[in-house]
Amino acid sequence: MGNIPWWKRSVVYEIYVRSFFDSNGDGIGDLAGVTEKLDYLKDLGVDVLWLTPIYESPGDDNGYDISDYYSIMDLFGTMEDFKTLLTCAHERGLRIVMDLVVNHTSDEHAWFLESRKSAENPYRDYYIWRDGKEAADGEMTPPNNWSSSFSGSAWQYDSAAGQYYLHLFGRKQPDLNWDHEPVREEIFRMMRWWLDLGIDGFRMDVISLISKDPGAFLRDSAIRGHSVCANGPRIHEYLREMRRRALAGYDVMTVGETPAVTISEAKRYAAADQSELDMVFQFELMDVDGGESGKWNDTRYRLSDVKRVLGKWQKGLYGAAWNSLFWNNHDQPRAVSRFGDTSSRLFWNKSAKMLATALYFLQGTPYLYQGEELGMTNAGFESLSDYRDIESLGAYEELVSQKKLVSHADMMRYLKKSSRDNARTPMQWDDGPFAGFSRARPWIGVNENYTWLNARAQAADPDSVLHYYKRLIRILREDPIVCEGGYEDLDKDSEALYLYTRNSKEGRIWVFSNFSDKEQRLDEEIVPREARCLIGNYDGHQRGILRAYECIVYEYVTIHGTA
Ligand code: TEU
Ligand code: CA
Repeated sequence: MGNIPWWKRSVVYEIYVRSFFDSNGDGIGDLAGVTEKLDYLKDLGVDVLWLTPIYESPGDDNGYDISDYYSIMDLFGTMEDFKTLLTCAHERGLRIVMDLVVNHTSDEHAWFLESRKSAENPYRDYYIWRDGKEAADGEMTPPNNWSSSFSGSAWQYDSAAGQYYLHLFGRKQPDLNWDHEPVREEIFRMMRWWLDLGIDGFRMDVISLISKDPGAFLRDSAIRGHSVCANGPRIHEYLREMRRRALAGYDVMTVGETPAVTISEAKRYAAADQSELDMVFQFELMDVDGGESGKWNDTRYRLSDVKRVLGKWQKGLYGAAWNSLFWNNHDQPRAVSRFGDTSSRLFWNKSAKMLATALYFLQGTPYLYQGEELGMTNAGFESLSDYRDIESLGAYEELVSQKKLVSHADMMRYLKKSSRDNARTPMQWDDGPFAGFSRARPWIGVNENYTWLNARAQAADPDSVLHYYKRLIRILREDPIVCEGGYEDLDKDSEALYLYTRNSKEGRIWVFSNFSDKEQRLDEEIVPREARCLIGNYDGHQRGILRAYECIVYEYVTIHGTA
């Protein structure tokens, strides 16, 4: 696997800094805390650390509202703390990827403070300002009916500016105007500044939204604002320009978070010729349990939908572009709660391991989310006051308080299932106060199961989810068939079994996963006798039988000595 780029052979670990480890006892995770845990991460076997935004921010959207791209948020530490983290990570062979949030800034960014001063201000066109529309009753209304991702209108009237500005996300997150060349120049200069510090790449926040079709602003739309703007008219022009003016010459990794991306668009965003990005996050897998009202529902996913989506992306990008593989991140509920089974310790342990196996043997770069390697579960919050997330609180306000479309009891159940806060409870290090995350009460509640579900307990337990992840990661990083093999789904219709193969000139891998709590049988001859077992989540295994949430991986190498 000589000339394969390092990011195709890497396992990425996402760190939500605010909830990872608090080194100074203020209840909030910080950069020095990440540095203290680098040996844990090195021992886990991951290669790249993706840090969620650490730049100066008022924290309205926990850092995805940046007020200064060139400084570190005080609560997370100093630029010196960042440089120490970068040096210590590199000393351990770990790479650092930063979160690039350039679809919007904070409304406290200097550019916006200038932009709203007057129509003549040189920064006016850094953002998207439009006049309102006069309604029949003479009242001034927003330019169109687009809704923000965080509820309410996507337009905010600014009295100083005398116009509305666009914000696809929070009111305090005005969208940048990428059609204005000085904006692109500023962004590309900032990117080079960070790259010259020695970082190893960027995860690009909602990058598929940065090119807006000016004509669209005049039209209402029934779909949520940010889907109207996805894959806009100049998006590929801007990303090719970014590659030329910001990324060229650096040995870095780029992954685009691309809401509403399609296969054909992904082939352009993540084209093998590296003219734009290296890979993208698609969200079809995250939508398998969505509904007409989006994520606020009781819907449980169907395995056939998961297999349909994964198969579509494996086949769709094969040989043309590179996939990312993730069950969860800081915006999604915990994988084992959503796709696995937490009804018993046994099913929790087995299903957490099975989920990792079913997904990470596919082609693409695995993205682990902090705590996933422990099988951390959804928060289990009972009260609205437990929640912190702008998206969750905005949805409650709109659906329950304002529009009375959903009852309090239903919404509390929906939040328990799908709130982004499920992924943002403090990392569970040990069974001490606040799960060893902090000496002080954390900014958000600790999951009550930390007393038994924590890194220290699992480090001492050879049957733990943590030890399984370590074994799995070692296999994934070394096996050539995993990196290059083609994909075949052996049973698309089963709602219990996910059976697929990966096939290359080196040989074939069979990945069998039982997504059900019942024993399942399969044709014994489906795997040749000479195939060896690579990994499984039960002691021993019986060919042709998969116990509850059992996974088993076989491999048959045709060219001896290469696996
Ligand atoms: O998320 C983009 C996005 O679409 C989110 O709305 C997410 O998919 C959704 O909440 C899932 O229900 C990115 C960041 O990951 C997120 O944390 C930020 O809030 C958002 O952009 C705005 O920067
Ligand atoms: Ca702290």
